[in-house]
Amino acid sequence: MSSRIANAELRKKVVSVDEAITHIKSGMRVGMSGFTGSGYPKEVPPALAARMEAAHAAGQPFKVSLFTGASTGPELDGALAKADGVQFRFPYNSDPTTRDKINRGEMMYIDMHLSHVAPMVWEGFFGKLDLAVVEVSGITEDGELIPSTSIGNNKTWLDLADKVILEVNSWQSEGLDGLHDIYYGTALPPNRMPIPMVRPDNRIGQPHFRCDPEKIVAIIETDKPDRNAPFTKPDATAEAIAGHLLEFLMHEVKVGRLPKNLLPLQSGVGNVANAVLAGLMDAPFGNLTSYTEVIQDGMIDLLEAGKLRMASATAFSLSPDVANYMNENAAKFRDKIILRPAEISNHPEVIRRLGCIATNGLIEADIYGNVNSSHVMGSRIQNGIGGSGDFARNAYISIFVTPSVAKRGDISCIVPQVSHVDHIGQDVQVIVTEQGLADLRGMAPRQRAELIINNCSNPAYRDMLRDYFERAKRGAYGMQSPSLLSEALSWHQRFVDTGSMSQSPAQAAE
Ligand code: 0RQ
Repeated sequence: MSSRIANAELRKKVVSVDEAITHIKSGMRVGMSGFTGSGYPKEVPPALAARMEAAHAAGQPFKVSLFTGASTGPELDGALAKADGVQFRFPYNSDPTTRDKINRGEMMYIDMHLSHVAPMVWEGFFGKLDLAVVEVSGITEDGELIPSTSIGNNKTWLDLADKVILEVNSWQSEGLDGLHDIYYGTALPPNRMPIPMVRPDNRIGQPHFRCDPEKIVAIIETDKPDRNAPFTKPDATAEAIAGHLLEFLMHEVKVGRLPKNLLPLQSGVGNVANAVLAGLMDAPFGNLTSYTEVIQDGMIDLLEAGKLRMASATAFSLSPDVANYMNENAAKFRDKIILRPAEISNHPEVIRRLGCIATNGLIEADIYGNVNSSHVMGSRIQNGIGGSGDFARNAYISIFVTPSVAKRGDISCIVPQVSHVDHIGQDVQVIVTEQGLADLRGMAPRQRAELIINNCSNPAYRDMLRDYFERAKRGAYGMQSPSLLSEALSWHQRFVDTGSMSQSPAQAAE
C-alpha cells in the first residue's frame, strides 16, 4: 500500500487504528463521512464498535451521537448499532440493524432535509461537534485533503470539530482528484450571499478541503473498498413506471413546457430510478444534464453514451462492478462529474433557479396527492426523507414514482389518507405507478382524487378507493378535500390487525 500522504508533517501523524480511537470517548458528538455506501471511514467504526462492546461487557457505558452525510455502510452504521454504541443518530439511515433499534425505541433518530444539516450544525442547534472521522483519497504536499467518493457534510465536520481523525484510503482512485468542488462561501444569516451557481456545470469552489493541521490528531491508512450495493435489474413494474414517465416528458417537450434537452434531472435511488435512467438511453433526448444528490449506475451509462453531458451530485452510489470501473477510469470523468457538499447539491435556492425535474420514490400517497416517503403504517421508519424534500418543493416539476401495491398486494400505496406526511400536496405535481400517471398540476383536490384513483391505483383497491371518495363527498365536514375522519386511516389499522389492507386479502393478492 503506497502512501497517499504527500505532506511530511502530516505523515508523522499516522498511527494504528487502536491508537486513533483512544480519542473517541463516550458521550461525544462525532461527525463521520459517508453518503449512500461511499466515502465512509472503514477502519475506525469497527474498531470503535469492538471497544464499545468491551466497555459494555465490563459494565461501562460507551455510546456516541453520530452525525453523517446520509446512509453509510455496514462497517459503520451496522457495526456501531450491533455494538449498541449510538444514542442519537441523524440525518438519514438505511441500515437494517440501526432501523430496528430506532423502531424499537432504543435509538433517538432525527430524519431531516439533507440540505438543512450543515447550516443547522453551524447554527449550533446540535451542540458542539467533538470529533470528525473523515475518509479522504489523499493529502497534498501543502496539507490539503483530496476528497473521496462522497462529500456530504465533510467540509462542515472538518471546519467545526475540535479533533479530526483522517482515514486515507488508497483503494480510492487517484483520478478522483479534480472532480470535486468544495464551496467555502456559505455564511449564517444575516450575512448569507447568493450561491453563485446558474448552471449545473458551474464550479464555484476549490477541489480540496482545508483543515487546520493542529486539529488532526490521528491519520490511518487503509485500502478497503466502498461497499456499494448491487442494483437489481429493473423488473416489469419499474419498466412500466419508467415508460409512463418518459412518455410524459416527451409530451412536455412537444407542448413546449420543457426544452428538448429537458432540464437538470434529479433522480432518487433505487430500482425505479435506475429503470428511468435506463429508459433515457433510448429516449429522443440528448445533451442532458443532471443536478442531483447521488450518481448511480444508469448515469454513468448515459455519460458514456454521450446522452448525458454532465452530472453534479454529492456522492457516488454505484453497484460494485460500476464502482470498480469508475475507480479505474475516474480521471476521464473529470469534466463530466462534479461532487459538491450536500448543502450545495441539495440547496433549495439552486434547485429552484436551475428548475430541476425531480423524481423520487414514496411509501404511500393519498388521493389528494400528499406523500409519505418515510414511515410504514405511520410509525415505523423505513429510511428517512433524505434529499427528496429539498428537491420536491423547489423543482420545476416534482414527480413521485411507486409500484401501486407493496408486500405482494397486501398494501395499497394509494390510500384514503397518508399515515405520515413528508411532502404536502403542493409539493407533489405528478404521481406515477405501473398503472399510469396522474398529472396534478392545475388540479383542485377533488380533481386530483379522480385522477389518482383512476390512473394510479391498483385495480384490486380501485373500487374501495372510489367507494370511499364517493361517500366522503356525501358525508365530509367540508367539500374542499372531502374525508371521513373515522375511516381515513382504517386501511392502515386493518393491515396492522389482519396483515392486509384489503377487505378480502385473497382477492388483493391475486
Ligand atoms: O421493503 O425492503 O422490506 O422489501 O419499502 O420499497 O418498492 O423497493 O422502493 O427502493 O425505491 O424505496 C420510499 C423507501 C422507496 C425510498 C422508499 C417497502 C417495500 C420495500 C422499499 P423491503 P421499494 P425503493 C434522494 C431521494 C426517501 C428518501 C429519498 C426512500 C421497501 O425511495 O427511502 O427519496 N425515499 N431520497 O416493500 C409498507 C408501503 C410500502 C412499503 C414500499 N406503502 N407500506 N412498506 N414499502 N411501500 C436520494 C437520497 O436521499 C439518497
